[in-house]
Amino acid sequence: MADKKPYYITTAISYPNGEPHIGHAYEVVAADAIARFMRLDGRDVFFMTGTDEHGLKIQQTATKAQTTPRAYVDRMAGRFREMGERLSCSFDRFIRTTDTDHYASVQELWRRMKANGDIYLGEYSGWYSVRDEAYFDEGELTQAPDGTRLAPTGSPVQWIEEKSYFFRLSAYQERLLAHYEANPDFIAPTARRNEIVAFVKRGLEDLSISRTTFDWGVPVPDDPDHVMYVWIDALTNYLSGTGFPDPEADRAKYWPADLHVIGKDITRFHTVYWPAFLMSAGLPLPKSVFGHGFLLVKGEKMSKSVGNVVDPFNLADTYGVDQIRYFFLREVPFGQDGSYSPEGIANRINADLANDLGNLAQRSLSMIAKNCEGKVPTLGALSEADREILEAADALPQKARAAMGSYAIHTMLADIWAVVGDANRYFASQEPWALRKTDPARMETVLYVTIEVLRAVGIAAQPAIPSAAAKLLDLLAVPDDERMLADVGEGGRLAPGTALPAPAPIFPRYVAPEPDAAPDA
Ligand code: ME8
Repeated sequence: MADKKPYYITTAISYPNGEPHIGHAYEVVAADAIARFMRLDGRDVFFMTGTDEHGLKIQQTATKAQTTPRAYVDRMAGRFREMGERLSCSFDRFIRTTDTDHYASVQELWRRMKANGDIYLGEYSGWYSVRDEAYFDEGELTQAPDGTRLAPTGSPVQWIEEKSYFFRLSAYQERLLAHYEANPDFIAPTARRNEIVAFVKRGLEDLSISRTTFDWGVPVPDDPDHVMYVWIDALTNYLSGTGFPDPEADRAKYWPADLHVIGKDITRFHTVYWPAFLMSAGLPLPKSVFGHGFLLVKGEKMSKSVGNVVDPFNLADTYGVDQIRYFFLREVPFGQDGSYSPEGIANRINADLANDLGNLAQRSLSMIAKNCEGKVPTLGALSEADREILEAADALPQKARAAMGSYAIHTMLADIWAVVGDANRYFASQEPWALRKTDPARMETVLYVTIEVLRAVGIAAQPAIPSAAAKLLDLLAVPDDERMLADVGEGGRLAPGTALPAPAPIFPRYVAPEPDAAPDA
């Protein structure tokens, strides 16, 4: 236990200024799959997610809802936390930027950047978008038909002038480029890396990092008229989670983080601003930032005005938690945009989960219940076909590690389901039901090989479908402490004669409800 290597993974922290949507769900599920994989592979994992609760946007939303920012975020942060729990996400901490330890951490980071000469007081004027919590250059703006100026994101901007503290970002251009060069894995996937390198090469301007026009934020040390720019506050959550600035904190060993999982729209904040802040404060940089793609609904961006925002709670109720986890992780190549549609989900569930995995487990385990006294069958001499399928199953950990080395969650799942497909073909071609009369010993071998392959699949699939995989491993009587990636293969083989519980289905087929009868004309 003591010598397990630490692994620290985070998601972005969400703005709780509305209900969580499937974009948020997608990110936390993907990060959870990586966290679970790392635990499965023996790492000492700290997985953190949370909410980004300060800033003008939250203050305005709370006012509109006729409540205080504090009461508003208390309620909404609860919804985000519930969503993670509902989706079986195994986070170790849910951080809120209103947590007291976070205040101490972000103020200390500020002090260190200031002590290093990187923070100065100046005057700011510019086009500000409240929705994006960001300033935009004149040249980036467009104009709406009614004359309103719009940010590249489509949100309206307003002209703002205020005294502001600045961070000397311009001084970090060369150091950042050198870091990208020396650490090719710092920004992933490659397309994101190329965009960021090009952006930094164009030159960096100093960054306005405080506001005086509202007060819902972390006060600037020694100048309480200012609150910190929400992005300094937000990014520092990753450090706060490790107990910063206390070097003796229990979780101090987790810094630097191994991986920040974020959406592609906020790559710049995580790979330009964040490392520059850390360099300024003399702290080590995270090892990698992965900018995943966006989830679209039937090819369209989700938006409240289009009315196509998908509620993750509904989705889980309709299809099941493991089912939607599997769908998102298998269907969307991690890093690219993906599309959600009810038909897409139903097809995946029925083809991969109910038919390929569920039926194979059900058929083999029912045969064992009926013909082998409900015990792990006896293994006879192995045929070429037996050996081949066992080798494919035994190779799963190696393949999974290779895929997950570049966070290709979809590839890991494709590899697992390729073995499931082969196992189905093996089962069909060996016809154990026919062997029952002609060669019962051979039937036992075929059934043994089939469930041994299912053991490997069950172990390897845990990061994506934790509940169903656990159920499958329970049906195979695999002890709780033999479910690690290292238990796949020779060392962990099922022991013939072990009593198995009564078989039960693991994945029901999804049948769409009948549309309501048309009302009488
Ligand atoms: O950006 N598909 O918060 P946020 C996939 N508070 N991912 C999506 C998505 C979609 N349709 N929509 C949003 C923020 N996301 C800041 C982060 S981190 C220090 C501060 C992703 O609630 C988005 O890319 O707008 C981001 O990674 C996360 O959800 C939270 O977005």
